[in-house]
Amino acid sequence: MMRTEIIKMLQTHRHDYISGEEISKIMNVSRTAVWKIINQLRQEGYDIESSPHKGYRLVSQSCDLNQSELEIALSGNDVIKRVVYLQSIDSTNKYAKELGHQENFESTLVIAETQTLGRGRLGRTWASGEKQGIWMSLLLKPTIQPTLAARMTLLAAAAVSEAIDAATGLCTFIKWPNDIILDDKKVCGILTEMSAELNHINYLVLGIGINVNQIEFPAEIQEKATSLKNVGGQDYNRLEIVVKFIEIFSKYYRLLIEENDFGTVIEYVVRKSATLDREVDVTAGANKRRVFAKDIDENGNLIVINESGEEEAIFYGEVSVRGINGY
Ligand code: BTX
Repeated sequence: MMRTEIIKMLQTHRHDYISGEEISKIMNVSRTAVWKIINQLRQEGYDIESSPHKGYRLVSQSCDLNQSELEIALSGNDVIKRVVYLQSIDSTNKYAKELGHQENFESTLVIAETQTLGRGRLGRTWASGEKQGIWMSLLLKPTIQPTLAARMTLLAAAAVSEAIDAATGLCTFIKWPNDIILDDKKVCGILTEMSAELNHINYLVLGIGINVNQIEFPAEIQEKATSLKNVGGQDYNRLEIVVKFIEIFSKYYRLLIEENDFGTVIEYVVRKSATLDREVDVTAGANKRRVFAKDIDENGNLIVINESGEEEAIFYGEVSVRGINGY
């Protein structure tokens, strides 16, 4: 916490020096303690100049993900209370689920620079190259009926799509139920997992993988995966995207939980849908059917016209939906 306070001070004095003495007085700690924290911040990537008579000055903003910047982004946020930033982990979803087993856990953002066992749906793997993407999980306890949990996946999809568009100027689409598409390829996948009783959710984990600065993918996914950099032709700042995502996700989450408003999310998802108004293949296990994707209902289910010409709701679950020409 002291670290984030000191960063904030340096940021507000951006073009100026602030003396070690002033910081130590405000924080009520010794000047040596201030000096130690400044050194920790330098290790995190902050370029802090020090001058014997004037004090400290932030030369440039740290540009990448780190614990302190994420804490600043979350300060005052009542939806996500805590952040855990890790260099490497098997899977942020697995880590978040373990936290979810603790009594009275706090809603937490778990984010890692790389995952050694990143997972997709149905046990599939998720390529999570080091520092190339955003590999994160949100641990939450939404007060909604477990039967409505699919709403959370769409809520996350809307927030990711809107955040990417706002931070990069690119134009993403949403492929129901859990992918974000850019230039007809998958740029982000979402894996929702939960533990629930009949009428309440114990915890819900939204796992989100966004490909940001990769230029190559493993051969087996090269055809269907893309990154923001592949399409936009430049490096993108991951912190900026995460900060935007947190802001938009929290807004949609509050609307849903406090005002029971899910219409705003659906409206966005329908407008940005890569799935609707076209024929899609719906696959559940070995069963594959070609149907026409018509709409998304107020619970987030996909409404299709089936082989017999009847309307049918497809629920988020073990289905995969594919356009007949790729996405
Ligand atoms: P999915 O099952 O819909 O997609 C997984 C499939 O996508 C894989 O079988 C592969 O074909 C392809 N794929 C693998 N890696 C990538 C990639 N980096 N980009 C594009 N396509 C890829 C989607 O599952 C849900 C993925 C969630 C990933 C996040 S990352 C943080 C969190 N932790 C974790 O273990 N999973 C989630």
